[in-house]
Formats: sequence, C-alpha cells, structure tokens
Amino acid sequence: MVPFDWSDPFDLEDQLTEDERMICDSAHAFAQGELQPRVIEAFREERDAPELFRMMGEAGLLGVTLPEEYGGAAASYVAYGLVAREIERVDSGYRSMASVQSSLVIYPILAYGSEEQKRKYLPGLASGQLIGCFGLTEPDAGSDPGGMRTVAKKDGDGYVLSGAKTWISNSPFADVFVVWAKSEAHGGKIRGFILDKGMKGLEAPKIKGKISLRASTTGMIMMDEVRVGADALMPGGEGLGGPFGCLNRARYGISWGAMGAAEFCFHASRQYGLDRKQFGRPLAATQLHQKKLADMMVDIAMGLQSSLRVGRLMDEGRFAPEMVSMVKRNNVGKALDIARQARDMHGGNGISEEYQVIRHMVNLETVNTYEGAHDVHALILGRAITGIAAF
Ligand code: TGC
Ligand code: FAD
Repeated sequence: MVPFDWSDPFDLEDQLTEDERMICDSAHAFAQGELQPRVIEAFREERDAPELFRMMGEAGLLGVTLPEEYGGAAASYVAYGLVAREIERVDSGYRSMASVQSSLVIYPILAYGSEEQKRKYLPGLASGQLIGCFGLTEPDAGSDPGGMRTVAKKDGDGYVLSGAKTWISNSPFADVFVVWAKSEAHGGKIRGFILDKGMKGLEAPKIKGKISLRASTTGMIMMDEVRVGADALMPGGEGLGGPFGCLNRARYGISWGAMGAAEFCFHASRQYGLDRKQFGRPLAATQLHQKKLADMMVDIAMGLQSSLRVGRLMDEGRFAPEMVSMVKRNNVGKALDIARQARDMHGGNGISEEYQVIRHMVNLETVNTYEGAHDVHALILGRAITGIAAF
C-alpha cells in the first residue's frame, strides 16, 4: 500500500518520462512566474499580449512536438499536453494562444507545407518571433465548416482569395495566416493557403467585448481579392481532412488544458473550504463540501488518465479522431462543471476577480464551444456508435 495523494491520485507523475517531467516543470515555472502575475489585469483590461509569444517561444513552449531541424523540441504529444495543462492552469486564453500557434499553424505547415514553406515559417513560429492564426470558421459556417464560402480563384500562376473568417484567435496581430478556402482550380475542394500580414486586401479587425477568454485576442480575417503566388498554397491537406488533421492535435491539447483549469478550481475550493468558517466550523467539515471536492478529484484524475492514454497512442501513431472527441468533450465538460461548482463554493467571493474561479468558469464556456462544440462531439461519437450521421 502507498499513501494517497489527493492532488495526484493515480500517480500521473510516475507515468511520465524524465523528459516529460522536465518539460512539465519548466512550463509550470513559466506559467506561474510569467503568466500568473499578469492575468488578472490582462483579463480585466481585455489586453492584447503579442509579446507573450516570444516569451513562450524562449521558454520552449511553442512547437513542442516539432522536429529540432525546424526549431522545435521534438518532444512527445504527452509533453505537449502537459504544457497545455500548465498554461491553462493560469488561463484558457493563454493556452489558446499557444495551442493555435503549435497545433493549428505549426502543425499544418509541417504536415502539408512544402520544404520551402517549412524553412520560411517554422523556426520563427517556434521561437515566437512570428505569430500565427488559423482561419476555418466563417460567419455562416461554424460547426459545419464544409459550408464555407471563402474561395480561391486561379490567377495566372497564383490565386485570388475572397471571403471572411470570424472568431479567429490571434488574427489581429498575426504575421502568418493559415486560411482554408474552396479552390476552384482543385474542383472546389478545400485547400490551405499561407498568407502574410500586410498583403493587399487582407484585414484582421479585432472582435471586442468578449465576456470570456478576454486575455486572448480574437478577430476576423477579411479577404478582399487577396492575390497570392502559387507558393502560398500548401501542397498537402486536401479536403476537410486538412483542417481536421490540425484540429485533432489542438482538441487533444485542450483536453489536457481544461484539466489544468479544473485543477486550479479544485485546489482553490479545497483551500477556501479549509479556511472559511461558517456555523462554527470550516466549510470543508460539511458533507456537501466534501462531496463536491470528491467529485472534482475523481473527474480530474479520470480526465488526466484518459488524455495520457490518447497522448501515448498519438505518439505511437495509433489514435482515432473519435478518441480525441471523447477526451475533448468529456474533459472540457467536466472542467466547466467543476469551475461552476468552485464559483458557488466560494460564495460571494466567487464572483471576485481576486479568487479567479469565475474567470476560469467564463473562459471554459468558450472552450466548450470552440474546436467542436460539446454537442457536436456527441454527434461525432453518435455517428461512430450507430453508423448514422445526425448532424
Ligand atoms: P465528414 O463527412 O465527417 O468529413 C469530411 C472529411 O474530413 C475527414 N475528417 C477527418 N479527418 C481527420 N480527422 C478528423 N477528426 C476528421 N473528421 C472528418 C473525413 O474523413 C472526410 O474526409 P474525405 O477524404 O472522405 O473527404 O464532414 P462533415 O462536414 O460531415 O463534418 C461534420 C463534423 C461535425 C465532424 C465537423 O464538421 C466538425 O468537427 N465540426 C466542428 C468544427 C470545428 O471544430 N471547428 C473548429 C474551428 S478552429 C477553432 O475553433 C480554434 S479555437 C482554438 C483556440 O483558440 O484554442
Ligand atoms: P454554431 O455552429 O452555430 O452552433 C451553435 C449551437 O448549435 C451549438 O451549441 C452547437 O452545438 C449547436 N449545433 C450546431 N450544429 C448542430 C447540429 N447539427 N445538431 C445539434 N446541435 C448543433 N475558429 C477558427 O477557425 N479559428 C480560431 O482560431 C477560432 N478561435 C475561436 C476563439 C473564440 C474565443 C471563439 C468563441 C471561437 C473560436 N473559433 C475559431 C470558432 C469556433 O470554432 C466556433 O465558434 C465553433 O466551431 C462553433 O461554431 P459557431 O459559433 O458558428 O456555432
């Protein structure tokens, strides 16, 4: 028998490699040392923070799985998940910035880009000197990206792109735009293009007034006949499988990240219950408080184990997208429940920015919607179970 550790019930630490533990420790130190001190004000002021990309790059938190020859750390997908967990323990918006850069910009360029595109963009993206964004969602095509209207028309050797993307993380200050469009020259199939900031006809206005994810910048991508050379087209990744290949990685990372946010809320609720006395005893001495903590601990431990399993399978090239839907949907849904409970368990203090649980709660509302809404993942799983698409 071993002593029980409520903060790591299944000894996750023991299941990590030495490298993964080191990456996790350095992500934890960076997140607590650099991100935690600025997040409350950043969220309150809805502050743009492009400088964080260089800082995250220097700390080795971008392009974690990218091969070293392109400036990455060539580490495992489990290590990538651990980084997401540590960043989101502070704020889902900061994790969003990092996961878009790593899974939605670095990954497609690595997987679908030409050698020239890889050499041009990947080292700068991994170091955070370049900031990337990923344009899939449109005003009339969210859960159904196959309904996108953005088109790429042939123009001599190159293409002309027209259309609008919305709800795009990082876009207002991005240097590199990975944009998905229906290409007339490829039978109307979806293809990925890499656009550069400053191209004529390319604008990326900020979406203001978010009540959630306020520490991360979100915008649109407006393309009014943007002319690009043939070298802007990524040779690989034809059809919806192109963007979905990236989403598999990002959704997997989110499954870890959401558990980081949940752990923050769980630990804060535990401490609050031990410190706060009502009716002559700590709240933690009441059965209801203990039951809520027990539910949180169990859901987090189960969620982390399932993400670890999917990460190991991803590292072995043996994962199925449905596995990713399971962990994204489950872990974000549980994290949102945990954050809502934590908000309640803090009483009036729970609505104060100082206690931070309400910030996690409103952030997780976005996380539950983006990268495939909670119910859309249920439909992906329902299709896998029944063979019938019910979208
Ligand atoms: P469907 O018929 O299912 O598939 C069309 C083609 O795509 C392939 N495919 C996948 N390939 C790899 N991985 C996956 N997960 C895949 N899912 C589908 C599929 O094999 C097929 O290929 P082919 O060659 O036969 O054509 O497509 P559908 O149109 O019926 O799609 C339905 C559904 C619900 C699965 C899909 O549309 C969906 O997942 N919707 C959710 C949209 C979404 O997740 N958007 C995310 C936007 S990016 C974002 O939110 C970033 S936030 C980041 C941050 O800030 O952290
Ligand atoms: P809709 O698709 O209109 O869905 C609305 C509701 O209807 C949801 O509850 C959904 O579950 C439900 N629903 C939809 N279809 C069905 C169905 N068939 N059956 C039953 N229920 C259904 N996108 C990017 O491309 N890049 C980004 O960087 C990015 N960052 C984002 C950052 C933020 C802060 C936010 C909020 C979003 C971001 N998104 C990004 C967009 C995100 O992926 C979409 O918001 C998401 O896919 C849902 O699309 P939608 O908002 O159009 O909702």
